Amino acid sequence: MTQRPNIDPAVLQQRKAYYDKIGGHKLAPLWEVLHGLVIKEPKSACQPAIWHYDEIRGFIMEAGSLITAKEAERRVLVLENPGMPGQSRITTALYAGLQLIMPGEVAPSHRHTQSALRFIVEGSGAYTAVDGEKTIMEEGDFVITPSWTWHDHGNETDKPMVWMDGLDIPIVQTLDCSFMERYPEDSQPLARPVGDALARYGSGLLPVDYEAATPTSPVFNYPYRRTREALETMRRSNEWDPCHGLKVQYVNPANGESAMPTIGTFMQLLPKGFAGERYRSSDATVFSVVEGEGYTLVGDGPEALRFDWRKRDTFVIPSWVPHRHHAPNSDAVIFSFSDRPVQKKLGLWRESRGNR
Ligand code: GTQ
Repeated sequence: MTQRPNIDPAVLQQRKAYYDKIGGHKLAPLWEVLHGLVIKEPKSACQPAIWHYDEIRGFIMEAGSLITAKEAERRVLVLENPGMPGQSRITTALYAGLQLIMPGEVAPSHRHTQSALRFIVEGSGAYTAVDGEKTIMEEGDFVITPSWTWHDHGNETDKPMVWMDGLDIPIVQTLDCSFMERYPEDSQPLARPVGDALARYGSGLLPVDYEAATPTSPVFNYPYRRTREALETMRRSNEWDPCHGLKVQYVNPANGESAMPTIGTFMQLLPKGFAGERYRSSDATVFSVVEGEGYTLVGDGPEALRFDWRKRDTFVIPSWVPHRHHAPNSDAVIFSFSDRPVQKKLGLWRESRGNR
């Protein structure tokens, strides 16, 4: 807190002596820090940032010749928010990274209390196995590894595969509830055929006596093919949100809530020529461009940034920073994720549209 100028230096000295004295008793004066703790609106250490895939792809591939997936356990380049270097986070609450699996490799099985999402950026045909079931991953698929489920990844194709990992690592860190263990073998045994979970839980049907054991969706791969088709059908009604275009959220079919308890996941279509209105929300959001190109204006006035993006680029908008999406030259499809479900459950989430 900035000191008021008219305070007698002798008083300030007395206070300082007092602070030193109480400091020795594990006490501190709130009034010196109050206005940095309880602030008028979010002022995040998280900065807006963009990673252009064509600029970083070479670095990702280079990692493939420096270390194996087995040695690394997970061969990932962390998307480090430039406002929080060294903290392995892309927003204050969430982690993101780009994971590479080369042909023939296996990232060995483990489990942890952190929940993870995979969003497939490049390649096709590698798999993730989650608690006894494999799913084959294609570009644009959204795959979940729920908290405390065994998971390993493998690539039996002849091409490298890259996906974005999104995890709630900083949330789990704040709450000090990280647990993890390694499976005794690289790959876990499989109990069910590929596609079982999607058929069983993701077809508008549920097993008749189904009772959810966890808050995470039992569907663990939401294929892009289906999502894209749904967007394409919905666009025909021509109902566009002025800020988001056509935006959907991934849900857990067993309870209608977000597919993951700590991470909200979304897909949006911006039709060619879209010029979005100003929007902000209290959930810092990570965007991954699936199709097309465009730009996002970040902030207001002369300091506004312009993020030009295209397929496979990743960008992040911090909490409460106004932004506008534009797709002047092509349709664009963008995946995004944030900590919105956590904020909503706690009654904290806010958004505002237009010039508010
Ligand atoms: O695939 O399990 O990017 O545990 C970071 C931590 C991926 C994973 C990451 C992980 C994983």
